[in-house]
This record gives sequence, C-alpha cells and structure tokens, in this order.
Amino acid sequence: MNRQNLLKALRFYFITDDSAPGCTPLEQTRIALLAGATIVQYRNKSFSEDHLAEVVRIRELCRERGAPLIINDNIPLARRVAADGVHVGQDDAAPAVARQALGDNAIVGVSVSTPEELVRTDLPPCDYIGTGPVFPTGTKVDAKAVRRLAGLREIVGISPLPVVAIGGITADNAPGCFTAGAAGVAVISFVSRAADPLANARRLAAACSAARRP
Ligand code: TZP
Ligand code: MG
Repeated sequence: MNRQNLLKALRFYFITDDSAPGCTPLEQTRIALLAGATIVQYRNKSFSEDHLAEVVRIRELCRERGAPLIINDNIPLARRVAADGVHVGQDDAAPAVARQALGDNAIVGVSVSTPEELVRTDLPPCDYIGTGPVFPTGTKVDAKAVRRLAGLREIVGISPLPVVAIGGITADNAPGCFTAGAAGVAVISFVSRAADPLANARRLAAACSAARRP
C-alpha cells in the first residue's frame, strides 16, 4: 500500500473487543465499518479455534468495505485468514519476523509508548506505530503510563512513521490527537462498550474526517 493510502486507512482505526457485554467482535466490526472505520484490527487475547469463523467473517466484511484487516499479535492467524497485516507489541514477535512471515505488501504496525521505546524499536520493517495510552483507559489492563497529548506530540515529533493515537480516545478528544500530528486514532471501548455503538462510531467518523488531512 502506498503512503497516501496508508495515511487514509489509519484515520479511523477500530480494534475489536472480545469481552464487550452484548456486542460481539463481528457486530462491532459491522457497526464500525458502517460508520466509516477505515481499518480494523482483530484483537483477541484468548483466541482459540472456536473464533476462526468469526475472524473469517470479519475478513469478508473488511474486504467488502475496502478496509484493511490487521491481526493483533498472531502472525499464524494473519496468514491463515490472509489478513492485510499484523500489529505487534514490544513483547510480541519482532517486527522483522512479522515482515518476513507476511511479505513486502503486508502492513506491519508496532506499539511504542515512550521515546525510549521508539529508539530501541526496529522501525524499518514497520509501516506505522501505535502510541499510548494517550488518555486513561480501562480496556488494557497492563497499559503503560498515560502520556496525554504532550506525550503524543513528542512521539510524532521523532517518529519517521505515521503515528496512531490509542487509549481512551473519544469523538471529543480525537480532534486534539489529529492537531498533535496523529495520522489516526484507534478505539476500542468508545465503540464496543457504548450504549449506542453506531452513534458513537458515527461521531468518531465525523471527527476523523473533519480533521486536517495529513
Ligand atoms: N493499547 C494501549 S491503550 C489500549 C491498547 C490496546 C486500549 C485502548 O482501548 P480504549 O477502550 O479505546 O481505551
Ligand atoms: Mg501485543
């Protein structure tokens, strides 16, 4: 994917929630894509074979909508469902391993929380970085310290790659992330645990498209 298309895809980055009460990852994805999510990450820390059919369906929905599908931290699964890429954390497979396994055309993302992590991350095999938590989050139990918009600006300032902001993102604070230089915002609970997921996803889509183009 060329840089311009990647930047477009990163804008509204939806990540599935495997333990949201009342809304399955498949339903969340359907809603997010309907509202205008530009990329979807399947994230399931307790993935088992029972979930494969769900991932295949999510794969199909993303194709229909022209949104890339990224798999969190599971390179074999990414290969099995012919996902568009993978996202790895600091304690997951190395970016170079992901690139080697998925090939030149795959999208490889990596999580970076601090400037120190950024400088020790192998960035050449990566296409983008995800950074956060920007705001407090209840979704990731082992999230690192909250870095606010100043921390986001700091990472944007030194990153050679497009930066996606994550952690506690809402339609109200997303504009500040774009102003800080983020190429996109990634959300879980703002959609997956909303009283009205479609309404929230639509509000976020509006905030993403209103922001200045990169
Ligand atoms: N990485 C840093 S914060 C976070 C992840 C996966 C969770 C984001 O979830 P939410 O619900 O959008 O705050
Ligand atoms: Mg991970």
